[in-house]
Amino acid sequence: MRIETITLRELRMRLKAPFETSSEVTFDRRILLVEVGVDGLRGWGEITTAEDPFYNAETTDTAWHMTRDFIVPFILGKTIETAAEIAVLLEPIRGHEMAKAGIENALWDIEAQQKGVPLATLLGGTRSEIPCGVSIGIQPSTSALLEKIECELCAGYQRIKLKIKPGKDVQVVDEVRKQYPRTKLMVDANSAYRLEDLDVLRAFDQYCLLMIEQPLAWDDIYQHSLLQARLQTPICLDECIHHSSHAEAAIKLGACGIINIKLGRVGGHARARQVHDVCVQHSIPVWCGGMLESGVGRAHNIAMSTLPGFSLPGDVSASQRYWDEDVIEPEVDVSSAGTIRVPEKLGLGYEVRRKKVESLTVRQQQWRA
Ligand code: OSB
Ligand code: MG
Repeated sequence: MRIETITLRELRMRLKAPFETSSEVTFDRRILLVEVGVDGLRGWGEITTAEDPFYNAETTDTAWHMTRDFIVPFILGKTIETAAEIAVLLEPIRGHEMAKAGIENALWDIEAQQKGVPLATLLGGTRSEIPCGVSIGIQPSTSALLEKIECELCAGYQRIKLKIKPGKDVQVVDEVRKQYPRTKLMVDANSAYRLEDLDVLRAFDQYCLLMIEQPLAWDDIYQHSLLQARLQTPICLDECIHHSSHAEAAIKLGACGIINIKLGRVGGHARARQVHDVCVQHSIPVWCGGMLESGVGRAHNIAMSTLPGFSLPGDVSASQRYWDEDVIEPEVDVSSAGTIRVPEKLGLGYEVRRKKVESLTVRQQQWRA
């Protein structure tokens, strides 16, 4: 595969509703799509950065800069055998996993097309259907939240994740649990707590939650190990895990019982597979996290979620939960059993709606070898 063209586009996409976490409110997304051209084939990837550096250190603008000034010069015109080699070529560039993943994942799409298989098959996936949950942002009131939950459960979703922050935590979970005693329920704090908040965090133990996601600092595995020793509820690490070595450290320290894998956060499919493999070796369940992706990122998430270790429902849900109209055809649909059927078409398995992409594009740059 000779990497002949790379096109980077920034799209503006407004979510159907603002999404609030403990650290930010997102409404207007600035999404970067990468289109790579190799041997007459086109592959698509998404750079899953947020607009601001409140989830991790990357932003839409840092990713544009890294792609233009470092990633493209490293790989344009290079000939590779497999998409997995991209991660090795980009190794000298420290961090910026999301920016790297955009291009690497586009090449996985191309490699699957070349080999005549669905992307899920190329990745080593074993599922034809994936279980789905939803992530619900912080709501203005508990009654608004209960209404949302009812709506998602009626649609079939298998588990509910609630975003929490100090002051909107135990009380909220208490009311939700009363209403839904048997629903698979979990919370995500996005690093809003400190070890000193132990009493609040321990209060969650009475609600039989599947897990509590990333309660402490985004970059502190050790403190999570201290907390996990004092909690019954399994901790799930999100922000802390960028590499398989972080997963191994977290598992060996006892910092978590579960890991959420996000393709962007760990730097693309090759490294996601490595994180997955470490978790499987240690019997740690994994699931696929989300970053409010467009259809392109969502399609990659679906393919990754077919790997055998993805035994818990992920934050991969229907296009219609996010967008009036998505950028892929068909849009991602969820069955009444709360599952997504994995496409059997070659490569990514969805067509990119090029007209739609063009109409949403506010900035574009192309490089040719
Ligand atoms: O922590 O999982 C998170 C969205 C943006 C940033 C961080 C997170 C999230 C979500 C939403 O929880 C997942 C999704 O529906 O895409
Ligand atoms: Mg999270």
